[in-house]
Amino acid sequence: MSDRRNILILGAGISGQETARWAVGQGFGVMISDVKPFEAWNEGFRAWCEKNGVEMEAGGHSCHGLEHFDLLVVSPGIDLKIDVIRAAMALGIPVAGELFLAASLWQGPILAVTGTNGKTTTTKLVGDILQRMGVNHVVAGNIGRPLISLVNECRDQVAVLEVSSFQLDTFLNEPVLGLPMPRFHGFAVLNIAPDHLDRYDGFHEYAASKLKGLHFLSEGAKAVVNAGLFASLADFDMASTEYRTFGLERRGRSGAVIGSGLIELYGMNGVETYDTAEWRLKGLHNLENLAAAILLVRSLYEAKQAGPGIAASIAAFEPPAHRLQLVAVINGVDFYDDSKATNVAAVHTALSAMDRPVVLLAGGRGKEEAYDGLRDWAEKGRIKAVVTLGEEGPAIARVFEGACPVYEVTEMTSGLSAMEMAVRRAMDLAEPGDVVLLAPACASFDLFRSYAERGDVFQAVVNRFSAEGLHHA
Ligand code: UMA
Repeated sequence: MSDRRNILILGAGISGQETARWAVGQGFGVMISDVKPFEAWNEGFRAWCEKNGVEMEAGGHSCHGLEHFDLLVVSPGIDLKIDVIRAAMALGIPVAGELFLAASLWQGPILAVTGTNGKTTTTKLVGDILQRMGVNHVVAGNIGRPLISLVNECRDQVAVLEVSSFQLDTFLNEPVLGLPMPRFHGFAVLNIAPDHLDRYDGFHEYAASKLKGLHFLSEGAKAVVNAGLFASLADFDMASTEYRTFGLERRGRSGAVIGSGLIELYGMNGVETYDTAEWRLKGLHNLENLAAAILLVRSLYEAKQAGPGIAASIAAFEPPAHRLQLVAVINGVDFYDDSKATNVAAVHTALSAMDRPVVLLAGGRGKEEAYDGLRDWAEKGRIKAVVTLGEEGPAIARVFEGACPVYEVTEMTSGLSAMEMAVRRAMDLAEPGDVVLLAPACASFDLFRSYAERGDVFQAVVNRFSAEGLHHA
């Protein structure tokens, strides 16, 4: 490679591809490497690489020639403990994520959302409020749109970011490529519950990763934190951060408190109240998401500017797909798709939002979580039956043994067939007035490409059975 600066990108998924496009546009020498064989790469992207002189490496990451690179940009799905990353670090080459790089390049204000559950809903809500206020903004990050793809054209706008712990892991303490450090004008931590324990050495490491974003607040900015996390923040050396909290009770000097039919902001130039009577999303967790979104918007805009947009959003915001989404009502049974409930905490949250007996559909690829706590719901009669599917099916079934009827779907080759069997069995088990809830507590990759595909398949099966009148069987 020549004298120009060189970037090695690990992972040719969407964040790697967009990083490559940006880097080529800036005149960097670019190599992109992926463990997948060439045939599995996006064809259009491969052709683009060939045309633009981007070197490609498929089938693994070699450590050869690493010293020629000025920066490694690593995709969020890649474990930071792999050899090539260790080797780069040993050579003193910075290893950053796409989001860190893009946020370093961003010039407008950044509002960021993290947490184990509720990130996408809250991020979309912030975007929705800004839209209604007429503010130019982009919504990006873990939500599925790499920020770097927007840097050239929109970098002066407000960026609303969904940020995962994987992305925060690749936020560095030092700048890269001579850029300024990234700064968040608002950073919300919605909740922290065990998840991704297959990637972290225990819960504390995972929680510390989520809270890392607080170190990147801009001067004078306040963190937005769930009141329930307040007490544990001391364990994470966060004493110097200033907070606004949200929850059922007031904590600290300012924040949002959720009341009956309203959310009240306090400690921010008097009291400010938002009527939530028209809010359509189910559950306390969604009111928390709303409170966090309001506080984030209010960290950039005064009540006078933000108020009408917030009120309009409360009345009109539609929940994103696969998050406690009501799919159909068949013979008095509500069918809910909560395919995004990919960890145990999300299942507890979904169950808390239900006031009727639940037939639970759960299972998928495990993330080293314990399912034991879910048994209580069956013992209390809130779960009336469980249908399991996927790799973790047997482990989940064991937890419920003796507490309620359990049916295991053992089909492991076709996601569609497994879902058909599971839904058919759930229809048999449910009676009018019950809820059938897909809340898997697991990732989807054993039988499906993504949680979204799993939810789509569930919805298609429910709707087809409904149309075919199978529920009368
Ligand atoms: N790969 C390697 N080497 C490895 C491991 C993987 O080369 O050791 C390759 C894979 O073969 C694949 C590529 O890396 O080709 C995939 O990279 P990636 O998994 O990081 O996926 P991207 O397509 O770049 O998508 C990422 C996020 N993915 C993950 O965090 C796993 C997307 O979040 C995000 O939307 C996108 O960047 C844009 O920012 C998805 C996600 O599942 C939705 N997030 C997790 C979650 O929400 O729970 C954190």
